[in-house]
Amino acid sequence: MNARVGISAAALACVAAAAGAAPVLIDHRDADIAQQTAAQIDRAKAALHIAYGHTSHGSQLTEGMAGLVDFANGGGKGLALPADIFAWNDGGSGGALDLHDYALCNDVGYYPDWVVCTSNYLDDPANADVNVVIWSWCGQMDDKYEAGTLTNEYLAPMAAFERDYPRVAFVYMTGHVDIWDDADNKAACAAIRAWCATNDRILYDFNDIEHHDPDGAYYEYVNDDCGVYDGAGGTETGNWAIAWQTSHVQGVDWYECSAAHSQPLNGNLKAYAAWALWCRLGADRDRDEIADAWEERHGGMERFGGGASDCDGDGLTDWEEYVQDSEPTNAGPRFAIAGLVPTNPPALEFASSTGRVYSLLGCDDLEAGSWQAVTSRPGTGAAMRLADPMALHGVRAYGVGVSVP
Ligand SMILES: [Ca+2]
Ligand SMILES: [Ca+2]
Ligand SMILES: [Ca+2]
Ligand SMILES: [Ca+2]
Repeated sequence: MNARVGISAAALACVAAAAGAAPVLIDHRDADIAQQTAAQIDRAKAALHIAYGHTSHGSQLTEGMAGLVDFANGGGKGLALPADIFAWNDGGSGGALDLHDYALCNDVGYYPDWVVCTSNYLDDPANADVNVVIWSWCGQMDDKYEAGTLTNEYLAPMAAFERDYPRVAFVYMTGHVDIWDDADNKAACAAIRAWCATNDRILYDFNDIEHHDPDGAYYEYVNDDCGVYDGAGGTETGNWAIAWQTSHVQGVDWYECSAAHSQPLNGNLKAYAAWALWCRLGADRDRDEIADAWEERHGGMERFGGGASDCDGDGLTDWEEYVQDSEPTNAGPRFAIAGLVPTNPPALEFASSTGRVYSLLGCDDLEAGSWQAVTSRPGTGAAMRLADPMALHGVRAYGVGVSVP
C-alpha cells in the first residue's frame, strides 16, 4: 500500500517531454470532406481555438469553409451529417468552430510584422484560450526563397514560437502556386515540406492542393487561378478547376464559393483540407499519438507523452496505457485475460473498452513464436469473449491483442 502511495505522489509531478511529436502533413490527399466523421468534427469544435492570419489567397480556406456549411446541409458529396456541423465563427458561439478570422495582421510574408503581431496576440490575456495559430502566405514565399531569407524570416521564427508557446500548435503553410516564378515556388515549397517532415511539424500544404484536381490528377505547371500551362511561364492550355466543375454537378459534387484569385473548386478543396487539419489537431493536438480526450480524462495533455514516457513509472509507457485503456497515473490493473470460458469452441474473456479493437491471437508453434490474429472485434466497454472459430483438435496457444483503430 505504501508503495502505491509513493507512485501516486511521483505521478503528480510528472510532465511528459514535448519532444517526439509526430508530424501532421495535410495535402491534396486530405482534401476529401467525406473522410471526417461527425465525432471527429465535434471533437475539433470542442477542443480548438484558432487564430488565423491571412490576406486574399488565405481567404480561400475561410470562404470555402463558409460555403461548405450549406453544401453539407444539402447533402452535397453524399454527406449525411447534422445540420450546420461545419459552422464556424469568431468565438465559437452556438456550437460552431472557434476561428478568429483575420486575427493576425496581414500575412506571413511581412517580416518582422507577423512575428511581432503573433507575440502581441498570444501575450494578450484576452486570447489565452487560443491553442492553434495558422498563418497563410500571399505572394512572398518564392521571393524569400530566391533572396535566401525563407529560413530566417519564416522557418526559424515559427520554430521559436513553437519553443516559446508549447501549448499552442503552430501550422506551417506552403504558398500558392505561381507559374511566373515556378522554379523558386517549387523549391520554396520543397524546403518548407522538408523542414516540416524532418522536424515533425504541422503543415497545411496549400500549394500541393493546387497541383491536383479532386480525382488526384497531378498538374505540374499551374497558376493560382488553376490555369494549366505547357511549361513554366509558358502557354496556358486549360484550367483544371473549370474543367472539373464543368463535368460535374454543382451542389452535388462541388459548390459555389468565393475563392480569391481562383475558382470555387479550389476553395472547396481548401475547406476540405482545413477540416482534415482541424480534425487531426482536435484528436491529438500535442501529437504524441495518444488521444487528447483520453489524456484530459486522466489529468491533462501535458502529463503524458509518446516514446518512453511513463508517467506513473509502472513499466507501461503512457502510449501502452492508452492503448490498453489502463490507469496512466497509478500502477492499478492493466489489461489482462480474465479467464478461459469452457464453451465450444472455448473462448477467452476479458474486460474491454470502447474505441479499441481486440484480437484473439493463436499460435500453433510456440517455439517459432508465430502468433496470428484469429478473429477481431471492437470493444464494447464491457466484458467480452473471443472464441476461435477454426479451433483445431491439436494444441493451440491463445492470447489477446488490443489496438486503437
Ligand atoms: Ca495527445
Ligand atoms: Ca500528451
Ligand atoms: Ca505507466
Ligand atoms: Ca499504470
